[in-house]
Amino acid sequence: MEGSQPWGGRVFLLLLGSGLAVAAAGQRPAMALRTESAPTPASNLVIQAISVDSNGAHLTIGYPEDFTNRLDIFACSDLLTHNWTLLASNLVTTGGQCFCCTDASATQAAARFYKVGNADLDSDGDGLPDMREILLYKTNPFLADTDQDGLNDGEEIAMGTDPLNLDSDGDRLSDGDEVHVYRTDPNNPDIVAPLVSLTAPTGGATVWWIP
Ligand SMILES: [Ca+2]
Ligand SMILES: [Ca+2]
Ligand SMILES: [Ca+2]
Ligand SMILES: [Ca+2]
Repeated sequence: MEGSQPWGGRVFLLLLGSGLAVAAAGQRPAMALRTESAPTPASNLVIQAISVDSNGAHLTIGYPEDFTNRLDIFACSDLLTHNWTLLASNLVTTGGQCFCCTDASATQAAARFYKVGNADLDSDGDGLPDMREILLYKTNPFLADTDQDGLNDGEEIAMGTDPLNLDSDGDRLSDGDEVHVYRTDPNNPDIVAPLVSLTAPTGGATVWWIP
């Protein structure tokens, strides 16, 4: 697969173990490092090497000498579910041209996939790095408020609402209206405005109004 990644990261695939023909033939479990795109000047974060031992997989991450942003490393065991997790976050890149990151949960018996993202690249300014939007939250990295409910994606992740559902608790009030207009909990459909009813006094009672 060729082509640059607009969100400032690149895709790296590490295949370990029985999924490959070598392992199926009863030989030593196989390992292969593959990338989805060739290095480009705009996105040249590279997994330079991978080694595997009893402590897990060790990834050597390379980047340009003048690169100063932080990096996120993502891992996935099943590309069909596209269920990525954040293996390491906000890794500092200053002071060298590569560093090592260990995935303790990797084994030679199963496939493992990795991606590297620029943790300081937030194209839409919603507080979420582009690659986290794509892999973790499935939100639009170029649109601050993906579901258009009045709360941006970063705000929704912080308060626990669904950034892909404009009414997270299903009470027919949008998340944005609950927070900014009604001051209700967008995660709780039971919180409604109190109902106040007035009835005419009986038995000569007097009604006093307290402003
Ligand atoms: Ca963002
Ligand atoms: Ca967004
Ligand atoms: Ca929203
Ligand atoms: Ca609601």
